[in-house]
Amino acid sequence: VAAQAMATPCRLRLLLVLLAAVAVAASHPAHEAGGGGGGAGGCGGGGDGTRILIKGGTVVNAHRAEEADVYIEDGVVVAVRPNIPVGDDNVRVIDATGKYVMPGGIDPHTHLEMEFMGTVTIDDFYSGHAAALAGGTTMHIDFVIPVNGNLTAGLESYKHKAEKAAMDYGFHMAITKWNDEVSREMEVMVKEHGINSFKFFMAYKGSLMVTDDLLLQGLQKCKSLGALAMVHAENGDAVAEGQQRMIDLGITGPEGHALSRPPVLEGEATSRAIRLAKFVNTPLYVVHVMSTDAMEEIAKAKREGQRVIGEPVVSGLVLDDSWLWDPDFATASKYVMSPPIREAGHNKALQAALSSGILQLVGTDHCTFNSTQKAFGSDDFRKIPNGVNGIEERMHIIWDSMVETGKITVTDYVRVTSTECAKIFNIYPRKGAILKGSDADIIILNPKRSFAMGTRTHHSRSDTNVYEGRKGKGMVEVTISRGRVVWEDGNLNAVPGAGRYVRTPPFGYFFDGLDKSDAVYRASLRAPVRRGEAAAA
Ligand code: URQ
Ligand code: ZN
Ligand code: ZN
Repeated sequence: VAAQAMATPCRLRLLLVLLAAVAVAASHPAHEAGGGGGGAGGCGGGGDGTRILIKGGTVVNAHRAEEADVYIEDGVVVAVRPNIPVGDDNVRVIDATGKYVMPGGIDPHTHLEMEFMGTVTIDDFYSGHAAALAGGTTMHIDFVIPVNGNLTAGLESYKHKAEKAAMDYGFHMAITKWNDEVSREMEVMVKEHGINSFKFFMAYKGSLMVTDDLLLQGLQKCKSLGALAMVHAENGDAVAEGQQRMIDLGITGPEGHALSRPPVLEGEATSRAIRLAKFVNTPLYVVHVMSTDAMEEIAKAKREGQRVIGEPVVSGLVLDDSWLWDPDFATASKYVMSPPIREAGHNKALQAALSSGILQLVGTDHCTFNSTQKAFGSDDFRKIPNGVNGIEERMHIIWDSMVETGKITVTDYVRVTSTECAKIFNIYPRKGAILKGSDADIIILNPKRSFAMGTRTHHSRSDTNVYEGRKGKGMVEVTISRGRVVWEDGNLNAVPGAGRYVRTPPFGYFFDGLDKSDAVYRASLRAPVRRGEAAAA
C-alpha cells in the first residue's frame, strides 16, 4: 500500500501534509470539542483567510437561485445580497462571475476506515475527507459499527478514527445485536452523543445481518427516541442461497456476485421493511436503492402517504453491471458492492425517480478497497470485499449526468446533494444552505469547465476508481469548509483535525404529527368492545 501511495504526485503531497499535520491534529482533539480549526489558514492570497467575499456569482439554495454576493466571517455566512461592498483589504475577494455558488455537498452514506469482510477500507477520515473536499463535498455522515454489538465501544473507536478529520462529519449507528443493554445504549447515543439515526442490515448473513424480530424491536425503539431507522434492504437468507447456487454452478467470478443477489431480493426486503415500519408507524430510510424493484416499493408506500426516504447512490445512478463480466478480474472486482450494480435500465429509472422526488437525496456508499484487497476473492466472489468509491466524484457526476441533461434544475441539484440530507438529519439550515448564520461550507462550480476522473488525479488512497476515465461538464473550482478555502484550482489544503463532529438532534421534521396519526390509529380500533356485564354496567 505504501508503494502505491507513493505512486502519484498528489498522494505524495497528501502524505507529506498528513505527516506534517498529524502533529497538529494530535494537539487539538476535534470530537465534540469545538474543533481544532486546523493550522495553516486558507490557500491563495488576500485577507486573513477568515473573511471572504464571494462576488458576482449565482447563489443557489434549494428554494431559489439569485444573483448575489456572499460575505463570510469566522466560518459563518454573515450576508447574502447583491453588491456587497469590498470592505478593507483584510477581506479575501473571490470572483464568481458566471459561476454557481452553492452549499457544499453533504454525503449521507460513507464508510471510512471500516473493518469489513476481514479487512479495512483503504480510505480513512483524512484521505476520505481530502477526496470529498476536492470534489465539492464538505460534510458526510459515516456509519459507526459497534464492537461486538456494543455501541459505546463502537463510538469510541470511531471518535478516534475521526481525530484526523479534515472536514465536518456526523455519525449514524449500526445495530447488529439486540438486548436490553443495546436498547439502553441507543437512548444514550441519542440523548448524549447527538446520533439520531440507526442502521439495520437485512443482509450480510453471519456478520452484520439482523432478524425481523430485531428489526421490529429496533423500529419501535427508534420511534420512541425520535431517531430515523435506516435499512440495508436485501433478503440475507436468500442471498446466501443465491451465492451457494452460483458456486454449485461453478460461477466463482465477480459476475457471480450480481447473479447471486438479483433485484427481486432487494425488492422483497424493501417491501418487508416498509411494511414493518408502517406497522410501527415510524419513518423509514432505505439506503443505497439500487434497483427499480426497491424503488417501486418506495414509490407505492409514498403514494399511500407513508414516510419513506429513498437514497440512491452514484454508482447505481450511472453505472451498469456489464463491468462485472469483464474478463480482467481486477477490473470486474472493483465494481463489486451490495446491493449489486444492476443491468442497464435500472440506472435510468433511478435517475427519473430522483428527478420526480420518489427518491430524495444522493449518497455514495464510499467504501473503498484497493486491488490487493479485492483480490482476496479471486477464487470466490463471496470473499471480494464489497464496496466502491464515489465521495470525490458525486458532485461532478450528478451535475454532468442530471443538470447538464436537464433532468434536474440547479436548485434541485442543491436539494438532492446537500439540503435534503441536512433537513432529514435535522441540521438545516446550519448545514445545507447559504443563508445568514449558516456554516460557510460553500462550493463554486464553473459550468463552462470540464472534468476528467481517475486514479491519476483522485485523492482516494485506492489504486482503482469505478469512474476511471469518465469526463463531463461542470467543475468545482473552489471548496470552502467552515470559512476556509481548502480547494482552489487543483490545490488542496485539507488539514487533519480541522473537521468537527456535527451532532444530529432527534425528532427531525419526519416525526411531526406522528403522535396524531397514532391517535387516529387507536381511535380506529373501536376496541376493546365492551361485552357482558361490562357492556351492561
Ligand atoms: O452495505 C454497505 O452499505 C457497506 C457494507 C458498504 N459496502 C457495500 O457493498 N455497499
Ligand atoms: Zn449497505
Ligand atoms: Zn453502506
